[in-house]
Amino acid sequence: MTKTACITGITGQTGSYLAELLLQKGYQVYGLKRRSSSLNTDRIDHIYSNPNLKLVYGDLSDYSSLAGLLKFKPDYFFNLGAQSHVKVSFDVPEYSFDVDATGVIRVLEAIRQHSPTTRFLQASSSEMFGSSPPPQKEDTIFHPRSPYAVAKVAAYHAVVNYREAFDLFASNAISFNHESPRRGETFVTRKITQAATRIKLGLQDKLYLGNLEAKRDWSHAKDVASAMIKIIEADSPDDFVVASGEMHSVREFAEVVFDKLGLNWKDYVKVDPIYFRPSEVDALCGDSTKLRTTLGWKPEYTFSSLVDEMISSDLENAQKEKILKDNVCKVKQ
Ligand code: NAP
Ligand code: G4F
Repeated sequence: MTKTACITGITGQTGSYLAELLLQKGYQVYGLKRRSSSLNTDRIDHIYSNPNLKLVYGDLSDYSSLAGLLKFKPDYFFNLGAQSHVKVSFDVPEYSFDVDATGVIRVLEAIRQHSPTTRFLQASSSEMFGSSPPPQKEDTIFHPRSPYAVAKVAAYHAVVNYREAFDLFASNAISFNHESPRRGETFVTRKITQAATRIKLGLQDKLYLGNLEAKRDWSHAKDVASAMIKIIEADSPDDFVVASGEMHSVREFAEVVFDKLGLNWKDYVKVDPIYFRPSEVDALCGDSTKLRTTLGWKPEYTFSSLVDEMISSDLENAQKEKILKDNVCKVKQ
């Protein structure tokens, strides 16, 4: 019988890769999409016409739309929807908590009440470790440093509580940073690859960044999506760190990207304190031994192949932009 999966956050970076992988495996996929004033489905446009994909309007702040999804009695429910920007969470703390923490309780309650055999996976975050020094693993103490991270810690504990109290199959994928050509443009890696490629083609002069010394463990979002499937398909529910185990600073990321484009990053990158955070997470590097040894997860991408893919995609975007700009100039002449 065809298996069914619900995904919140399907229009986001990782949700789009997850949907692709599940469709490839023959799943019927139901995705929750938000109403927006302009189109927000560009990351899933290429799979939009797949007959096994159905999009349903809803929101993590709206219990009835979540309960509505559960009427499909899905085998799996992946919760990837979130206000996912750490810096923005300082500006909208209450909203971030409502969506990222209370939203998870809404989903868990909907599962408990309407479809208790549905397996649930929560997109937990390495941000929960905050100022606990690396390497971080499943038993590292949480010390959240932002409203986003506080909400993710609350959600993490709600998942564990529903597992213990109601025997739900509910797991946490504690993912470290993951990137791709589909990464939102305001996250630092994409901001760098987009700016560097535009600079290369003469479309931009400078790139303004915040804290260059922060260190992160960057994986490819497709590898993280495949880890999520392994976690939800495991024999029993549990919590797993998903990480590459390699750490690089923002400065290093910028240096590598500009270098691959034949540019010296120092000529273009400037620091603007507007991008500093009220409290920063200095260093994240995950130990994913548990996931690798018990579930056999192995990433396909390396740091270098991730960067290459992001540069090549943004270079293509910049080339299209340049052609458009040149044509407009010709028309004006
Ligand atoms: P993303 O690109 O920002 O996508 C977030 C998704 O959540 C989008 O589909 C967005 O919809 C949706 N969303 C936002 N607010 C919502 C609401 N109120 N109700 C329903 N859906 C809502 O994030 P991502 O990088 O794919 O990350 C996926 C998940 O993993 C998030 O929960 C994030 O917190 C978590 N996570 C990410 C990383 C990482 O490095 N990427 C690491 C650890 C954990 P719109 O498209 O309409 O905005
Ligand atoms: O790319 P970032 O915004 O990602 P951050 O804050 O690590 O959060 C991401 O990863 C988390 C997992 O650890 C997820 F849970 C979360 O949803 C999100 O996907 O910033 C990375 C680092 C930070 O230390 C930031 O201060 O880069 C530093 N940074 C320096 N300049 C900048 C900039 N970040 C952004 N966004 N923009 C800058 O100009």
